[in-house]
Amino acid sequence: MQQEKYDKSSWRKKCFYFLTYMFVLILVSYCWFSVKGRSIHSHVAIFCNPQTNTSRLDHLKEYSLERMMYEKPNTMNPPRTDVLMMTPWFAPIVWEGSYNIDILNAQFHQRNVRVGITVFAIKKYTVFVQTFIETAEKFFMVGHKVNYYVFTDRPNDITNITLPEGRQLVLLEVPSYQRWQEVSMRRMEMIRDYSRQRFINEVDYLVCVDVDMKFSDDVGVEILSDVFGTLHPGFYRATRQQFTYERRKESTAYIPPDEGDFYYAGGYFGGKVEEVYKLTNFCHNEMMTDKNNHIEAVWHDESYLNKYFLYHKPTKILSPEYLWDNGFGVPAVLKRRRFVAVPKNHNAIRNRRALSEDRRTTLKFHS
Ligand code: 4GW
Ligand code: MN
Repeated sequence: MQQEKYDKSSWRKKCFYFLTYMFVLILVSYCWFSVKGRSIHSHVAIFCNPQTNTSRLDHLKEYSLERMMYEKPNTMNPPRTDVLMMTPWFAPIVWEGSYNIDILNAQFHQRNVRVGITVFAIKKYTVFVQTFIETAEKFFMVGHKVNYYVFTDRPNDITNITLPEGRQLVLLEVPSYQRWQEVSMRRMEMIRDYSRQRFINEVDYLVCVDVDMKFSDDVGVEILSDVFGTLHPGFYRATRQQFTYERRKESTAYIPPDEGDFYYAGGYFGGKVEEVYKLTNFCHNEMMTDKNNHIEAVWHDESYLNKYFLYHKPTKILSPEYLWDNGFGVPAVLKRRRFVAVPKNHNAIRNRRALSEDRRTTLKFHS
């Protein structure tokens, strides 16, 4: 009897010790997990001294504008009523009259913005580089830091241009492709690859444009945004049915006839390097999927770009002031022609086989 009582109390003691041990173990491991595992969460404050705790918010820079003189914006009198200046997803559409460049310059100067502009000069298109850069020096991002990234298979054909401080020319030697469609489409892959390796370390924004162009009026920081596209000069008044989106369901660039906001030009897009990386990566991957299925979208890189922008809405859109072709005349809505196509001598510039399939023939759609 005595023995049995003794056994019972010893068993209880053991039980008590075991439970206490388990409790302490759980408590210690909970504390440890809270500090180590979730140190970014706010409840860690219980364990940390708030005096020594640091936060990213402690290092925020304080930006403020200087006193400036300008006309007050008028709520009841919008600067333009003849064109759409805002998309339904609140992306501004940049037209002359919609912005104040002095305010924007002051903001972007404070952030010390660095802009990269990419062009491709493959084969005979090297002839366009000099005019492109010379006119850009007059009109493109004047007063800001600019890197010209010229992708070319013929670096020796590019004459060196001396540029002022803060602006530089970078030649990037790349392979050329036989088919002109491939030359145009592979731009996506190359911009993607150089964004990863180089652009992300050198610039904040990228502007990706055609090289057969010249600047004839200001193009400044008003174009910059997370990710932007440009209204194609041939289709800014067109209906959905007239847009030359890819209409074959077999292609990844397919857009159904009852979808689509705008027809964006393949020759002018950009944004933060991260966003341009995402865009070009998407377009290149979709092109490769199509290539494996032996299909190529009707307007090449432009078709994939339009597909991207349908489901990844741009945060800003440039009006055709930023990409014009004088073949379309000068409509009243066009207050400025900032970046204009250089007429090409197609026989001299393009390879013979391509002449029968000139891309511009479709542009008669316009007006
Ligand atoms: C037909 O023979 C060709 S060659 C069509 C485009 C060609 C081409 C284009 C080329 O031989 N080399 C080259 O560097 N490109 C690049 O692709 C260049 O940057 C050019 O601006 C861009 C798009 O071609 P594009 O300006 O001739 O296209 P559109 O007529 O639509 O502006
Ligand atoms: Mn072009």
